[in-house]
Amino acid sequence: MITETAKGIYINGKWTSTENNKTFDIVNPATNEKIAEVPYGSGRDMKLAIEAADKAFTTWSQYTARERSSYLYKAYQLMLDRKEELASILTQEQGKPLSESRGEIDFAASFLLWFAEEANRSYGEVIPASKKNKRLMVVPQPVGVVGAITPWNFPSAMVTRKVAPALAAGCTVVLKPAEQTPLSAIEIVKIFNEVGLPEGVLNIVTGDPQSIGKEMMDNNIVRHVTFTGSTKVGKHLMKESANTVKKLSLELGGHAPLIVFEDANIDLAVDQAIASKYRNAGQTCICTNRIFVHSNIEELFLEKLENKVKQMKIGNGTEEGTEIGPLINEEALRKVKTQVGDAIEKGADLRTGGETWEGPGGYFYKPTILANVSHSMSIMSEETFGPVVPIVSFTDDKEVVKEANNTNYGLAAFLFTTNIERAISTMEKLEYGIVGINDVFPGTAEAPFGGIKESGMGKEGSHEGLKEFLEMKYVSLSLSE
Ligand code: TXE
Repeated sequence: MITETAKGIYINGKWTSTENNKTFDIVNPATNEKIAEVPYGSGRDMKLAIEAADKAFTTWSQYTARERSSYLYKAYQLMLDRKEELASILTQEQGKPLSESRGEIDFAASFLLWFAEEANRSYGEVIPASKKNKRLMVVPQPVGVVGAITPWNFPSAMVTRKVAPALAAGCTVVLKPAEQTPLSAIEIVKIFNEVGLPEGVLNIVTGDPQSIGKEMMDNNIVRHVTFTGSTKVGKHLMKESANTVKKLSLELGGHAPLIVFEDANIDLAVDQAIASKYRNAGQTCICTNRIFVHSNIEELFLEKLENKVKQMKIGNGTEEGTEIGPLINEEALRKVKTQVGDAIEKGADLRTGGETWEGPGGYFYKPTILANVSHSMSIMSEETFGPVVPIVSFTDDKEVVKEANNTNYGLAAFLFTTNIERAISTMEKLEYGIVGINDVFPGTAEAPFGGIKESGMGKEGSHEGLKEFLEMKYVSLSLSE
């Protein structure tokens, strides 16, 4: 048990409860046991948070970039000081192995550091005018109050990846974390509170996604909403944003292909496929969803993959050595079971896994490999948020690129080859926002992360991530002759 009643609603620098003191339970997905209780906030609480953020914007937007940067830098240091404690909370509420949680805290902290630095680089432009008496400038200004909605698969890093650039740009924030994993987000708010962030600059409301989300979308004080989650909810938010014509950044689902060419380093491809697919029990938006292997090396690749996957240690993330933790909840487990059942029924060859694991009572699914997979199977078109990988063989380079692009998603794609020409020409043809060449870990604070097609719009991280929260105001000045 982490705490009896965790703080959950923080508005204008104060922790508060909600109407009727309503709460909801946070459950450890590895054990199915309650670990905390959090306020079940609603649209009414979000409205108060938005008003507080609006008031704070007047002063926060006037702070110098260096002043804003100093809060982010202090939060970065505090986050690293508390790494063990934060990683433990993360594993308890989300399920991923402790080693991965420690990695996520480092990753989350890296956005605080990066945007502490980027805050000082929000440059404008001077445009050479065609008339002698004119001076034309572009002045970056913060968009205003930002709404941030975060998912449960990276409960810490998705918060800092949104909050840090927004604060660096001079915006104030209202945050709604995923109902499954609010505790990590609450810890981040506590850190900002501790480093003395002025009241109202960062607010959080836990609770009912529908009513909190509706208030965030309907309220015209909120000028930008940044969201990571399902494509279904992303599309809903797009429709809802029309009434007040808000800016949106959407980081939605993915269906990443991983192509292993005949000339690939097979051992590297096997290890990276495992790292990409089974990290976070396959619940990562850029994780490999389909592996295409050249037919000449398919059996060798499968044999090596199978041997390693069979040895993976499944269990409670708190136990040292665990490589695969539970899925987030019963619904996620049901989705994976349905996809695997559908594939097997339609003729897929189950090489390993394909069943649940009882363990300490949570939502575990054994790491699974399916061969002989075809397009009629749902696993080839729907995002698989679980430790399951379908393998498809190919013979022709052009054909495999066509197959890899045959999806509505466009977030990340990976390819393994030792031929530089093949690497570059394939990369150029892949319809994805991110391409990893002999590399399945492209995510880093200094690079732009984001998808195309139904994987969303906008970029996070890098200088692009800061620009999402800036309006470029054009100024034309006329001098007297
Ligand atoms: O997502 P939701 P779910 C994908 C993945 C997964 C599927 C469903 O395939 O299996 O989505 O997961 C908030 N207004 N991804 O159901 O519902 C919700 O409270 C405002 C990929 O958990 O999209 C949470 O904070 N907000 C993804 C966030 O949206 C609303 C990560 C994500 O939840 C809302 C997560 C509403 N009406 C799931 N309804 C990725 N890109 O990594 C829900 N939310």
